[in-house]
Amino acid sequence: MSGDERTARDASDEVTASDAGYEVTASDASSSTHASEPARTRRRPRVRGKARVPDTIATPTRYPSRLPAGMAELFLPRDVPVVWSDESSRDDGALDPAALAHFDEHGFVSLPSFFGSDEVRALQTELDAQLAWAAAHPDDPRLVREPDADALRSIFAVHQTSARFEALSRDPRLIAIARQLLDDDVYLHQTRLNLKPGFDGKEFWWHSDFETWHHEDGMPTMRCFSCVIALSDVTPHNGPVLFLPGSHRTFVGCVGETPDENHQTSLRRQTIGVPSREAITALSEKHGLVGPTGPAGTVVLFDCNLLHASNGNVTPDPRHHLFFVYSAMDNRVVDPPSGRRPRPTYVATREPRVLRPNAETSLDRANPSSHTTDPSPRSTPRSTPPSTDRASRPS
Ligand SMILES: O=C(O)CCC(=O)C(=O)O
Repeated sequence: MSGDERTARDASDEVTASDAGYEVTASDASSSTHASEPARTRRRPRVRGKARVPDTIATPTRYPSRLPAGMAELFLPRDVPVVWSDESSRDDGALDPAALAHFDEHGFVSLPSFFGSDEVRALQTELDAQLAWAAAHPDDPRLVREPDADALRSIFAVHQTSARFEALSRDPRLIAIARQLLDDDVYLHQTRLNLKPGFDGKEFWWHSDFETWHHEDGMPTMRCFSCVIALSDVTPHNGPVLFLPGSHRTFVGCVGETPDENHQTSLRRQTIGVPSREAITALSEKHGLVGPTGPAGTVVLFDCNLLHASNGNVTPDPRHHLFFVYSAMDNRVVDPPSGRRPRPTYVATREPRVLRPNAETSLDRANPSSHTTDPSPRSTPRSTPPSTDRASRPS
């Protein structure tokens, strides 16, 4: 077994940071409850790779990553809570104790048919409106294409492009969940539609969102989660999001430095900030692998540090997801540790606003497909319009 393999195997025993040259002390790793209580990550002589501070890390961080070639991958135990609210107040919250316990232990929870059939129809109508809007604005930078084709992969900042989705992000049910999990006022770090049209939808490689949000956006800590709303039926076959349950308790510091303007390629196909195959193998051997499914209207919540991926969709049936990424106001972004320019604000907001719940149910709003007047942030010339006909196929 090679040295690298040993490091990855050790990941399944949770704490191997010291092997890789960093150490989180026991007191640091155990009970810190707030982002403002920094856990000290000490450097110490390395046993593998070159012993030098990575040039890519300009600001000290508890979560080193984007390490130069030659350094070993890091496995750091989580040093902050998963569910931030106090245990004593959990019984009267939005999620019941069983759902909270599942989220805490596995890093995700699935809420089948969270939205009813009328609500789902309204959301699917809005999805179609968004696809029509995208077809009419092929140069909008918020549109992300598949890696090897012109098909639409994602629409970012849908809280800007869709009044209905913006209102939905403030649905009282979702805000109550977000406040319960994060124990703070919350803001939207990012929103997007991830489209997986039948036959054409491509895979997403294994990654932790927090790794990227910390290193490219400057998100301080793991006080953030994704709310995934299924806009089509999700089956075992059409590309459900796959999770390594429990992996949210290990931060994997990845090898590979960040190129300039990385988001321009990483949103199409991520190759930087991804754990090694050995790490994924070890973590999946330890934790298993799950891919929650459910009818359109199902909601899956998952922690920002949970390792996840999804397969390409070779079936005729679409798999479309709406993502709202909620973060605690106390966790608002700062300068990224790399010292590089952060990603554009349509990918990660830099001016968080506290989300106030809608007084009325967002899905009852009239004029569902109206767009906000938010102008395109920046235009990148494109020559070919997107292919959206399969994408708009109803599920
Ligand atoms: O939509 C998917 O299948 C996975 C999405 C994902 O991993 C991401 O956007 O970070």
